[in-house]
Amino acid sequence: MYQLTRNNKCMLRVDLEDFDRNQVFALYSSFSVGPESDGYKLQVSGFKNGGAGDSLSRHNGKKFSTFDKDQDSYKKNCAKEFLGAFWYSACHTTNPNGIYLWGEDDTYYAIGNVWESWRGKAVGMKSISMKIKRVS
Ligand SMILES: [Ca+2]
Repeated sequence: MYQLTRNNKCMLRVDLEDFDRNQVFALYSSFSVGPESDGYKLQVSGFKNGGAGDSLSRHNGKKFSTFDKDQDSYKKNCAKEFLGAFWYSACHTTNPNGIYLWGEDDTYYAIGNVWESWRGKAVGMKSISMKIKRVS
């Protein structure tokens, strides 16, 4: 992903669908991922709303955290706290690699594949897809 987005200016489109067949999206005019040596840092900017609201800009500039590599700014490991892997800060407003909740489930706080600015932190999406496109 680093090589891909280093060599090409890319935009990002995030498509979301819930279990009531609603579909929304968020666009970001600029997207790139940094090198492994810098923790695969996320660069995302230029939000345009397609109904989803912006749940990703707060993750801008963050490194990628996993179960076995805590690179977030939270005192604990966000990946373990929220059962995912992402460019966490402390910790997230979206968690696309979180647990597939099959809709709303607030048993455990914010562990699902949620997008907060649309359906909050307890409603798992039917699908979340992130697509990049070369723009120049
Ligand atoms: Ca941490």
